[in-house]
Amino acid sequence: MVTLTIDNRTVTVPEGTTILEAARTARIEIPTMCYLKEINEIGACRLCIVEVEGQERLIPSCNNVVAEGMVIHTHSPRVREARRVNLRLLLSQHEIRCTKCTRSGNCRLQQLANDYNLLGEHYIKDLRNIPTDFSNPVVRIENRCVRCMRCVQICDKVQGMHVWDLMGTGSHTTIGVGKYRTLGESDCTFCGQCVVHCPVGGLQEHDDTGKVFDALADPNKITVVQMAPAVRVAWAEYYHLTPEFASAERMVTALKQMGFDYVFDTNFTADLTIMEEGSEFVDRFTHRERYTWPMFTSCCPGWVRFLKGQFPDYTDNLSTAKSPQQMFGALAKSYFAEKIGVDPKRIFVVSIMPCTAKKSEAALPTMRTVSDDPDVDVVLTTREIVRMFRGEQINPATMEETPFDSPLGTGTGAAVIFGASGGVMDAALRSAYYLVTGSNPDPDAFSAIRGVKGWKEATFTIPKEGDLSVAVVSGLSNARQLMTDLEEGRVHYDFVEVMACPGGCAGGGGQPIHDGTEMAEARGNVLWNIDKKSPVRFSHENPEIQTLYREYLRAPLSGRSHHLLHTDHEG
Ligand code: HC0
Ligand code: SF4
Repeated sequence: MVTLTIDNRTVTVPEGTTILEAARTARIEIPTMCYLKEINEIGACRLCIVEVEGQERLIPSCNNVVAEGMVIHTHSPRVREARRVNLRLLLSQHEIRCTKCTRSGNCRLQQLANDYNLLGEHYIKDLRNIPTDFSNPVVRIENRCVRCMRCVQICDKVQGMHVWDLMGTGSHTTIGVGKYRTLGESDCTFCGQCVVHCPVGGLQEHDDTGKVFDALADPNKITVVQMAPAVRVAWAEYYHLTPEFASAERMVTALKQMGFDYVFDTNFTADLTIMEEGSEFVDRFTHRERYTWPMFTSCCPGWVRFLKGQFPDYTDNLSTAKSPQQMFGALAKSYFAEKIGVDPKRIFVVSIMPCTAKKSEAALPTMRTVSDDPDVDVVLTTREIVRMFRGEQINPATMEETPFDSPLGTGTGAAVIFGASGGVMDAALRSAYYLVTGSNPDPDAFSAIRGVKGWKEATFTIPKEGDLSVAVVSGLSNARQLMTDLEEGRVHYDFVEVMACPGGCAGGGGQPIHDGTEMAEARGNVLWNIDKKSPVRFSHENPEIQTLYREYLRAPLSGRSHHLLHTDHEG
C-alpha cells in the first residue's frame, strides 16, 4: 500500500493506483473530460492536471501513479489557472453553439466552462469546414469534437471494431472513420457506444423527431407507438424519479398526451419472439443433424450486422426470428390493421428504443413485409422521445398511469428481461422447457446466465432432451472472441445470446447519457425485479399471444408466422 497526501488529507491506496483514482477514494473530485477508467487513460484533455510538491511541472492525474509520501494539490491557484488555459484550448476547437446542440445541459465542456467562469470570452473562430454526414443512425459533427479519443478507445477496446481513428497531423489532427471510408462504408454496427461515451455533442443519433411530429399532425395517419423493454427503466433518469414511480404506464400517459393513437408494448412481441425462436430452437435441437451449431439469437441488429460483416459463414446460425421491434411493425400493419379495419398504409409505426442500431434495422429492405413501406416507419431513441416531451412541455413525472392499449400491449416478466444481458436466453429457456416437457420450470431456474459479465456460460438439463450448453455474450469484443473460439473449436454451445452493447440494451447506445458512468447493471437489475414481481413470467402464458395464435397466426412457425415474423437475414 502507498500513503500520500492529497489536498491535506492522508490517503492510503494500493500500489499502482493512479492519482485520479486515489483522489476519488478520498471523495476528492478532479475534473476530467477524456478519462474512462481502464479504457482511456491518456491524459489528452489535460484537465486532470495536479501539482505535486517538489515537481516543477503539473502532471495529469489519470495516467500517473501514486508514490509513497507524495504531497498533491488538486485545486491550487497554479492548477486552477492551468486548467483554465487548457479549457480555453479545448473551447478554441469547439463550435460553441450550445443552444443548437442536443447535449446542452448534459455536456462536460459546457459545465466546466461554466464552473471555471469561462463564458463570454472569445475563442478562435476558424473551425474546420467538414460537412456532416447525416446518412447513418450515428452522426459525427466535426466542429464539436474535442479529440478526447473516447470514441476511438471505446470502439477499439470495448467493441473491437476499430471504426474511429486519428486522422491528419499536428493542428489538423482529428477523428474520422479509419481507412478514409464513410461511416456507411465502414464496419460500424451503429451500436452507438461512441455516442454515449462522447463527453460533448460530437456524436449523436440521427434525429428523427421531426418525422414523428409530422405524422402526429397528419389526420390521415393512425399513429402507433411501441416501447422497448429497456426504455422503461431509463427514461426517468432525466426526471430523477425512483424506479418504482417511473413506470412504463406513466410513459403511456405521456405518449397519449403527445397525440399517439395507440400505445403498445414491445414486450408483447418479445413474448412472441420467444414463441417463434423457442419453437425454432426446439425444432433445431430435435433435428440436430440438419443444422449448423450453435443457434444464435437475432434480435440485436448491432450483433447481426457484426456477424454478417465479420463472420458471414455463420449467418445461417442466426435464428430466423425477426427482432421484437420488427415483429411488432409487421403485426401492427397486418393483424392490428385488419382488426381496426384500416389500410396498412395509413398506419404509422414508431418505435422507442434504447438503441441507435434499431434505426438501421428498420430501414433494411427485408423489413417491408406488409407493403412497400417499412414495417416500422421511425425509430426514436430514449433521448429523442424525452426531447420531444420537453418540446411539448409534457412531463411524465407529473402524470398518472395509463395501461397499454390492446391487443399488442401485454407483456410478461419473460419479455421485460430482454432488455438485460441474459434475458432473451432466460426467457427462451423458460418456454423451450415448457415446449419440450409440457410443464413449466421454476422461472428462476436459469439465473446462472444473468448479470453484466461479458461472457457467461452454463449447462442446463432439459428432461427428455438432455443437456443444453448455452452462452450469453455482450459487447462486440467479447463477440469476436466468442466467434474465434467457436471457429477454432475451443468452445461448443447449443444456443448463444449476443447483444452488441455491454450489459445488453439497458446500456444501449440510445439511452440517457451519464458522462463516464456505466448504467447497464443498475437498469438491468430493475428489469430483473420487474420480472420477479410480474404475475406472469412465461411468454407462452401471455393471454394476448395466445389470442394472436388462435385468431391469426395459428401456430408458431406456421406459414403466416414465417411470412410476417421471420427473415432469411439477406439484405
Ligand atoms: Fe432491445 Fe429487443 S431487448 S433488442 O435491447 O430482442 O433496442 O430494450 O427492444 O427488438 O424486446 C433494444 C431493448 C428491444 C427488440 C426487445 C429484443
Ligand atoms: Fe441496440 Fe440493444 Fe443491440 Fe445495443 S444491444 S445495439 S441497444 S439492440
